[in-house]
Amino acid sequence: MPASYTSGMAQAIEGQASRVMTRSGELQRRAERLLPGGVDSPVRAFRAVGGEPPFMDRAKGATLWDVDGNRYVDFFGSWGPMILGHAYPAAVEAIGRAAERSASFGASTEAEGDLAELVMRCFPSVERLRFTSSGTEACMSAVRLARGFTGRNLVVKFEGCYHGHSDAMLVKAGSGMATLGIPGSAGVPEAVAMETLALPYNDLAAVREAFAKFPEGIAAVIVEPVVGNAGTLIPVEGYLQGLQAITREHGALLIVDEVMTGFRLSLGGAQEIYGIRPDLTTLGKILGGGLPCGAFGGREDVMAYLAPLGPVYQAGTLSGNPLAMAAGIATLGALIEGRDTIYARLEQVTAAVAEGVAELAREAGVAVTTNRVGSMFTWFFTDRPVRNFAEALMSDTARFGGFHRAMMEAGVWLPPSQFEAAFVSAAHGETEVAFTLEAARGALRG
Ligand code: KE4
Repeated sequence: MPASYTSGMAQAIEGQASRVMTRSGELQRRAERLLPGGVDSPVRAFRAVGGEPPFMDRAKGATLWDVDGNRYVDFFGSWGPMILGHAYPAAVEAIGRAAERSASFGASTEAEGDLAELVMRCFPSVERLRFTSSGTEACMSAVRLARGFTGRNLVVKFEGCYHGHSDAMLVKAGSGMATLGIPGSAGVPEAVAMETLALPYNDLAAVREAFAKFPEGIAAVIVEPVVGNAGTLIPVEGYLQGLQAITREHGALLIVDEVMTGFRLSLGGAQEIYGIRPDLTTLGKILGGGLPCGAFGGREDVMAYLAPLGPVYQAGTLSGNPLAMAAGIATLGALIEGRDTIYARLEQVTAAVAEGVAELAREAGVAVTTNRVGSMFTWFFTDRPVRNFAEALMSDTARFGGFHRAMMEAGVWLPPSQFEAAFVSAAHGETEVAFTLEAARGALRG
């Protein structure tokens, strides 16, 4: 039985010989009569790990409660946004205050400038920015802007990287290196997919080959600087700097997708850690403190191509929404104020969990490769290094699924896919670490 969890988690778990899933099951049945698969986003359906997804009722700090009263230590944080922990008081108050003045005007507000100034303090490469309502919109808009600015059509992305679900980004590699993409989803026309090249991550030679093949044709390279959507993939030494040099050499733009890494890996995201200055950056998740919010921004001369200044159209009814701005201002304000302590603590707590479970796996004779940068990590169930998506696919996903289910039974909430990143919040501490290691000890025996 896992170590006692001071906030009474152990008692809650002891009270349940096995987790009750009655109400979740009822809600799942109803949801399946209303929403395809019963969900509003596919991975939430737990198809990658099996079992029925619990319906969440509330959360506070590092703890989640589902509708049947089961408690979980949360290593998910809503796919990244909840870096301060759930229901962070300053954010809750700010959202409430903003809501009393109306949720939306469809007009400019002071809060948009306030949040934009905070973003620019964290990301010096962002000279101008525009808010959107999601990371998908931010990436889709940045790609259109790069095409408009350069007058070129081709875009390079990398296998395993996810930049939202716009058509141009739902593309997989064609057969052979540096060949034009093929649709990664039904509904994406081949004509659209052919404008995207999907290359292996961490392979600069492949990028050079693409530019050699299309020297004047590539508008932009878009990359997750530390990949989270293949599980966590870490850039090899010089990789990101190489992408910057190659794009500059060929008059293409470098778009760094920091939707997941922004404010997560450091206050200035991956570009602060790896010392690169992208032409455009996309943001989301933490930016909105859990409310719908994205942004794209970068070089002033590039952003000047955006309507109403320039010919590239982009718009959004709820872009810069007052509630999302309020949540973002409270979240970034707390991260900026606590920057000297929060990120050091995230590093310490995440290392304790990620490396502690990896050690337990070794003791149990279970092959696990741990990829981690700061408070973002993945346990790959493989005995090999994982440096790109092809190597990630070598993982034992069935073993991951069993581990995921056992950890959920023990009260630990992990991302429901081997190919997702786990996250730690500032609300996680020694209690959560001890509880999680105890849960993993049992899960790894399974
Ligand atoms: P959204 O449209 O989901 O806000 O952002 C798209 C996006 C763009 N770029 C990166 C690097 C991202 O990770 C995402 C979204 N991440 C996924 C989880 N890996 C969202 C969760 C989901 O699809 O349900």
